[in-house]
This record gives sequence, structure tokens and C-alpha cells, in this order.
Amino acid sequence: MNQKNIRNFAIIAHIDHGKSTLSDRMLEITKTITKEKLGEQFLDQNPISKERGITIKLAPIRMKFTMQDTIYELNLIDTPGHVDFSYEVSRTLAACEGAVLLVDATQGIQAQTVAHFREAQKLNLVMIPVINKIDLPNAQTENVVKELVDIFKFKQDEIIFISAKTGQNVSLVLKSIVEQIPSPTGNASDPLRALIFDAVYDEYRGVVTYTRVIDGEVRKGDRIRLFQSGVETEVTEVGFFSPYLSKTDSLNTGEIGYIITGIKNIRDCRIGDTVMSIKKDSKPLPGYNTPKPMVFFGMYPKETKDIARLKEALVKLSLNDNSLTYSEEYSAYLGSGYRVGFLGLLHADIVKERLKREFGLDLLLTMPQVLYQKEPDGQMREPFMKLTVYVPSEYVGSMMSVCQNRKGELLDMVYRDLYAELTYEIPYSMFIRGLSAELKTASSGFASIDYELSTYKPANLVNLEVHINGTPIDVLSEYVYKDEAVVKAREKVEKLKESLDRQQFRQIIQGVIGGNIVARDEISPFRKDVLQKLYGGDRTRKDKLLDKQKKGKAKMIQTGKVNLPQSALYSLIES
Ligand SMILES: Nc1nc2c(ncn2[C@@H]2O[C@H](COP(=O)(O)OP(=O)(O)OP(=O)(O)O)[C@@H](O)[C@H]2O)c(=O)[nH]1
Ligand SMILES: [Mg+2]
Repeated sequence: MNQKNIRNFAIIAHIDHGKSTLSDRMLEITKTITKEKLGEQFLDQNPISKERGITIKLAPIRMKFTMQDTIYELNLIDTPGHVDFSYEVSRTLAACEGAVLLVDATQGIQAQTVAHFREAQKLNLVMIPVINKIDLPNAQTENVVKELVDIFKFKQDEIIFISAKTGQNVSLVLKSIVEQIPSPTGNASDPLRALIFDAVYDEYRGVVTYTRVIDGEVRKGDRIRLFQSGVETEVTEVGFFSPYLSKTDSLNTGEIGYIITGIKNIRDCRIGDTVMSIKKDSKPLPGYNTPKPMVFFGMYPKETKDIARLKEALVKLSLNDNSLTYSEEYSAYLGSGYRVGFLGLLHADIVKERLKREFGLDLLLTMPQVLYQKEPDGQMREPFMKLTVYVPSEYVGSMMSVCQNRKGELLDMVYRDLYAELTYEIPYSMFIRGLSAELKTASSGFASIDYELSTYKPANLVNLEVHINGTPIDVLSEYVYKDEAVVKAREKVEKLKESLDRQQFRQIIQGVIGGNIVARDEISPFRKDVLQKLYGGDRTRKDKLLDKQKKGKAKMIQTGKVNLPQSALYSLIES
């Protein structure tokens, strides 16, 4: 395609504002996908995405669009809206010249609208402001126009009003993309430089890199070099996204597509790396800063033999999701596992689900923890976030009381027309303790939040251990704030008692901090219950039951280090 007829753009918005639905209409109008095949949110190909109705991965697709007898190649990248997947958005934006900034007419500007707007602005992308869902009776279109003008300084007459659902005015958005968004610059006669903005592992083809060609071109059979790993290899296939992989002869300057190479080792291919020609020296592209994982879980396969498959699965998933980190871990009770780091709780949940569905792994996840830092003098430090809350002004008071109760410190507060923007510094661990849900509830669902890591601060933490019959259960211990430690210990002991109350041994459960028992409970043996239903009756039946119970005991003693069956541990960790 002639470089000047190419347009690369992203659709960005807060969660649920209609990005994937707008993509559907564009695919329909450009006849990229037939209406019969389209369904809803076509680009959400992943079944988990489909079921939950949320986008979890960036998704590129190439369209042909004719305007005034000229055929344009439009490369659309749909992005996720949830804050856990913001990194997908920044990677997408780096591969584009422009973005459609979509705002739901019933919601107005929300946290990720602002976050993605700023990111796109930093990269000097041309943005097309679009207000969506104007078909809804509760659309507050005029207010949203005012917000777009006041906050983002758009001109009123550049805003397009659409319904992604009915298709109303969507062709105006396509027209505007062609007219407003510049064609890619880049030099066709320079040696190849292409940005890897994503990658997937395909069972049949191996590593598939999603790339944006910046300079030069790439063809099947070309020798290329990956800058970071220094690996040289041959291109075995190039193509574009339809959204499936569709082979072509070459990818030219400015185009978005995929490259498949002879690379065997998944780790040689890194997101953000530059694919370069081997012939001449040229500079690598800037790439990305990989975000740091914030939440950590221990992950253990329920079947011990699955540990090798878990490792393989993590290697493959992290190719496609390089914010995922993992390191080996061992538990006396659960055996070998991995400590896996995620960007947030939704991210963790999705990865667990993908491991189950795509790799058939049944896993146990321990309690989430944030990444604490231990100073040489033993002082613990915990991560703090800069949290921004966007909320209708009438809820400011409730937001403030939630944040204050959660050790938050108010940094800034700005009142806009209809809503306020509060900025807090708050421990990240509060997210694990349900901060997001609390803010939602206290604002009748209106609050939206954005956050980023700000700093580490000293934290008054203690290690809370859980002992059964004097033995600490490693996977149940966790760091908790000192001021809540005793309450937490009692809660845990109680919960454990509930999940253990049908065991056959006397069990002493203790919450222990620094060697001191701060909570204690015990469960008397199960034996009584076995006989209870027999009302004295038949002696041989009684003997048989007691005999059965004895065998059960023997089995547990052999397998467990304490009288704790794995099923009880599972139910406790999973609850
Ligand atoms: N009435 C109406 N509903 C719409 C419109 N556009 C999208 N929706 C609905 O809004 C919901 C969210 O739409 P999606 O397209 O999945 O939103 P999204 O921005 O892709 O969401 P994420 O990718 O999860 O951030 C769906 O139920 C859509 O049917 C519209 O123009 N009018
Ligand atoms: Mg979507």
C-alpha cells in the first residue's frame, strides 16, 4: 500500500464506553467482516473476554476504506479499558499516529478517559473526540461536550456524535480518521526497523510478533536481527491481521502486521524490542517501560506432576503478557509452585482462568500480597499509589472518608463542573483489601479510579503465622499491619476452624506473631459424630465404622505433616 494512504489508529476510552462495539461497526461498514460473522464485540476473540464482556488484550485488524476513489488501508487497534490493562493501551499508542477518544454520553469523562488522553497527548497523537451511545435516553450529550472542551481543549465542532450500537454517524468517524490522522512518516529506503508491540505463541507457527514497521520493509526469507537479544534469524512468514493471520509478500513502511521467524527460544523475543535488518547499523526504537507487577500470588498445581506444564504455560503466557513475572517457590504443604506477579487483581484472575482453559491447569492461588521491601536494618517498606478518583461532586465527602480510613493522604482536589477529581497517596495493599469496591459502593457506582505506583514508605508490618498443633502452615502466613494484626489473627483462626470442623483429630489452631500466640481455638475430634447416628444399635456395624475411621486416620498421618488434609487447606485458601 502506498504509504500516504495508510492510517494507523487506536480506539481508546474508559471501560465499557463502547470501543469494541465501535470496532464492530467499522468492520461492518468497510466490509472487512460480514454482518453474519460479526456478532457482538467481534475483536474480543478470547472466550474469557466474550463471557465477561470486557476486552483484555489489544486487537489489531486491517480494513480497506474507499473515499473519493482512493483506497485507504486503515489499521485499527482496539484496546482494553480496564486499568489493569493500561499497559496494552500504551503499547498500542506507540504503534499509531492517531486515536479515536471515545466517551460514553451517559457517563462522561472518567478516570481512564483522562489517563489515555494524557498518554496519547504525550506521544503527539492526533485525537478524534467521539461521543458514543447518543441513542440512550439518559445521554447527557451536552454536558459531555462541555467536559471535552473544558478539560481536553477540543473544539466543539470537531466532536462527532455516534451510536456504535445502531451505527449512526460511524462513517463520519472513518472519514475523519482519513482526513485528520497523518499517514505514517518513516523512510522506505532505510534499513528495516520495526517495533514489536505484542507477541503470541502459536502451537503450529511458534512465536508470532505483532509489529509496526517504522522504516524499510520486511519479506519472507529476509535475515533479521532482534536488537535486545542480538539473535539473528530468518523471516519465515509476514502478514496482516484480518484479524486472523493472513499471509502477504511483504510488510512495508508504516504498516502494521505480524512477522514469524525461526526463533526457537520464546525468551529471545521481547515486547518493545526492535526488529532490524542485519545489513546495516541503525539505531533501535525507544521501546517501552514494562510496568512493575503489584500483586503477588503463590501458584501451585493441584496435581504435583503439573509443575513442568505450569512453567511452560507461564513462559508462553508471559511472551504475550510481559508484565507477568514468576519465580520458583516451595511450600511444605503444597509442594513446588511459582510466585507470580500481576498488575492487579483482574489481571491475576484472567491469567488464572487462561491457565485453566488454554493449558488445562487446575491451580491453587495463595493469598495475594503486595511487594514489600525489606531494608538492611529489617525495616519493612510498602508500595504507595497515587490514586485519582473521579466522582460526581456530591460524593466527595464519602470518597474522602473511605480513603482516610484506608490510610490515604489527600494530595489534591479539583472541582470540575459536575464532578471532582481527588488525588490521594494510599498504600497499594488497600486494593487487595477491597478499596475499589468500597469506593464504588460509597459513590453508588459513579466513582472511577486510576492509579500508578508513586513511592515506597516505611510500614508497620508483622508476619502473622497460622499454626496447627504447633506447626506453622507456610502458605497461610502473611504480612499484616500491626494495628490490625490481632483482629486478623482471630478472623483467620475462626475461618480455619470452620473449614476444619469435620476432621478426625483434635486440632489446636493458633494465630502467632513473633512467637506470641494472639489467637487460639481448637476442634475436638470427629469420632463422636461418627457414632452419633447409630443410636446404640448393632455392634458389628459400630465396629465396622470405627475400623473405617482408623484407616482414614492412618492415611492422613502418612500423607500430612500435620493433621491437615489438603482439601481443608484448599477450601481455606480458595475462600
Ligand atoms: N445503547 C448503546 N449501547 C452501546 C453503544 N455502544 C456500546 N454499547 C454497549 O455498551 C457495552 C460495552 O460495550 P463494549 O463495546 O464492550 O465496550 P468497550 O469499551 O469495548 O469495553 P472494554 O473493552 O471492556 O473497556 C455493551 O453492552 C454494548 O452493547 C451504543 O452506542 N449505544
Ligand atoms: Mg472492548
